[in-house]
Amino acid sequence: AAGISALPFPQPVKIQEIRHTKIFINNEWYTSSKGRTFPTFNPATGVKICDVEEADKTLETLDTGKPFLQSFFIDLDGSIKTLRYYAGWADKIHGKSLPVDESFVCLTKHEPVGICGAIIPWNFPLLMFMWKIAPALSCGNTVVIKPAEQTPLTALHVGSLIKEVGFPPGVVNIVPGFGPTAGAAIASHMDIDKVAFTGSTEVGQLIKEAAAKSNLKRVTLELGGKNPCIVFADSDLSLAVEETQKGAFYNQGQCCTAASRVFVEESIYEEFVRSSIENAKKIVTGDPLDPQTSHGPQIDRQQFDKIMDLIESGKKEGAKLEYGGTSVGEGSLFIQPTIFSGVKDHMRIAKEEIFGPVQCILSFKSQKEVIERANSSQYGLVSAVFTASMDRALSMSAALETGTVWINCYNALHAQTPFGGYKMSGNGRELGEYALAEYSEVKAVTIKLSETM
Ligand code: TXE
Repeated sequence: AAGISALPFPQPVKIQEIRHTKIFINNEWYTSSKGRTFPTFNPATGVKICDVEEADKTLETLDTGKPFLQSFFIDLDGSIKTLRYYAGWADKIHGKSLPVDESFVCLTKHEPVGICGAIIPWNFPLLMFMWKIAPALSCGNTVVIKPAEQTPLTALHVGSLIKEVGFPPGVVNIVPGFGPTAGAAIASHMDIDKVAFTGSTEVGQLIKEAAAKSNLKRVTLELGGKNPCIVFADSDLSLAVEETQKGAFYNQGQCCTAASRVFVEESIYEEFVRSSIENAKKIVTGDPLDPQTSHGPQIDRQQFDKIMDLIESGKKEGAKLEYGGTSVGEGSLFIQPTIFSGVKDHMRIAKEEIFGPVQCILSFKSQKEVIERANSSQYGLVSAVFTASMDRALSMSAALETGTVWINCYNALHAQTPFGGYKMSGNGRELGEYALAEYSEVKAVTIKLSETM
């Protein structure tokens, strides 16, 4: 670590001027018609963001508190890959010619849905922006997108780039604002043909209700998770420790994919817990703009309080606090990476989405038992299996009720691979070719021939 600043890592620019704080419609910047503004804060310091010099690479870290190198190598890199992938699809979206009864020719065309609304959260503001706009634009739609109120800055910066590169006016419109007002307006708008939402399950239900009660717009939802990771005794232990912990603590645990229930086979349970504690000691908590930092603050006080409440519940309900468990410094939004062992299925920390840096380690005896326990959740977003046996990996992947199953890896997301949830983790799929179906209408054209052969 001593030499890290000498390595060729990108460096953040610490002082920036925020140039874009307005509403972006038809390639123009507008002030609120009601004359209202809202502040955005740096979660690492609690200071309102203002009067700092522009540098497009650091905005995400400033607004979210996520460590700079993670913003750079994961959020920015993933955003670029998503745009490139869907740019490649734009001239390859086409229908089929169908064999039907004699004297008819039938063909399908894939047309744009129309105006696509998108409502996105604060945990991956730039990446979620791209996950929404890239497939929508590739299919020929226009977009109205609402960033989260906590993190509007990168979306607005992208708005300025959209104008600069010459998008026609009105193709992408960005409306920063709050959920019950700007967000709800998108969900219930009669002229919006589809809404894509990423956020809490509770708000996902409201979105679907608003869509049903307005114009029955199409709805895709990417919601919460309580994701099981299953570590068998035959797995590569250090790999499993490292990956499950990255899964639990990445982005301060503020991930719908967070590895929040780690089931470990009884015979290796104690060793796994011990190694997880040792691994957690390597995490560097600090200023997110420092390239050495791997763990930053939570996004805001509300999320901080929710996480601390769940940590307290874990202690009260009898789980063993092995590591962390407290905040770092008086009044800050930093929470230590936290490990609980002895977690039981009925405890709140084993059932509720924590959305914070809390790793819950449970033990299991048999494959059949762990499948039942892993699946006994209202959620079904992702799961992971660590084992040396490919037979077992395949039978586990068939049994787990989740939209993604990772084998011997975690958070392995790719622009080409569909992502979405079973059960109350959501509807529809983002990414990959599958997402194109969510953003296009299929038209069947049937032609009666006057002459037949
Ligand atoms: O989410 P909300 P919050 C989970 C996580 C977290 C909890 C609460 O467990 O602790 O949700 O976070 C907009 N109509 N996830 O309160 O409220 C809102 O403005 C329309 C999981 O931040 O769902 C923001 O743009 N829109 C998740 C977006 O919804 C509304 C990511 C998400 O905010 C609205 C975030 C309304 N009535 C939180 N109310 C994931 N799946 O990754 C709010 N919004």
